[in-house]
Amino acid sequence: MTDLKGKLILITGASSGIGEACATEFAKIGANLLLAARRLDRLTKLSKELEEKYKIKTKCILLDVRKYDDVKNTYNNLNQEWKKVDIILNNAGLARGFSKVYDADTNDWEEMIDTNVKGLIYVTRIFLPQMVERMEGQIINIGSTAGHEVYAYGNVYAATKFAVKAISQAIRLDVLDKGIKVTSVDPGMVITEFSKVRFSGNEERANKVYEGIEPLTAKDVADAVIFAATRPKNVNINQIILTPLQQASSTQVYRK
Ligand code: NDP
Ligand code: 8X3
Repeated sequence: MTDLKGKLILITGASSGIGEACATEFAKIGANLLLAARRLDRLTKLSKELEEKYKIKTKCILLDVRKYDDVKNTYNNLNQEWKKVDIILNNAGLARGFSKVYDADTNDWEEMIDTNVKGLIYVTRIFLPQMVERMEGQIINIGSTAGHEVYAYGNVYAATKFAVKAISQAIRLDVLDKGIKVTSVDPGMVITEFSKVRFSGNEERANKVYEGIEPLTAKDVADAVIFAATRPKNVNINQIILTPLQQASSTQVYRK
């Protein structure tokens, strides 16, 4: 098992859900954390809690992954210690809306593509070269079952997650001779703020998504991430697909 004590993990979207749970699980095993998101207040609270409880070092960065120049400037302003990221966890992402292509709000498309696809490659473009130089490290991308099979009304969100799958596979080829691991962790339904964001704060609609099923928790996903991050040096976990017991695929869900 790889010991991550004292290693540095960059987590995008650490202010909520899966990102926050991953931060906690990495902290438990002694990793230091570079926590990124737009809601700095949440990051600051989390960072204080984790530093106190697990005696690790953290740094919070206010970052909108959609803005390439901001990602670049953020990196350039870090000191050497914080630039040396060992694992990039590309988790920041979202779904917006639930419509057919012919009546969707195109702003929703822009936001999903800019965040889930362009944001992920911007962060990777900026933080990966130092790993290439050191010939070690790992990229872990949070994909989705929606990146394996589309579902009705999920068109563009699914397209972004198909893109994440393609990007993970492609970067694995790019770094094949560089000693860098590339992993995609692809969950089904996870109870986080995801559906609340998708339905613009409509809690009733968000709760309906999980009606009659026991969804995955953010910690369930974080456990898969930690598994992938702690394998021996010679082992790369290419992909982990995990779903609730009551979900067989994007379209097959058994509701009690
Ligand atoms: P949450 O809404 O709970 O968390 C999303 C996180 O992404 C927040 O921390 C948010 O932070 C961050 N984020 C969104 N936009 C940006 C941005 N432009 N720049 C920086 N950070 C951003 O949802 P989840 O935890 O569920 O989502 C995490 C990932 O998991 C996403 O990629 C999602 O697609 C994926 N996923 C989720 C599933 C689910 O059912 N929940 C299933 C499969 C995959 P802030 O708003 O503070 O910037
Ligand atoms: C999130 C899972 O099925 O709600 O990626 O799209 S789903």
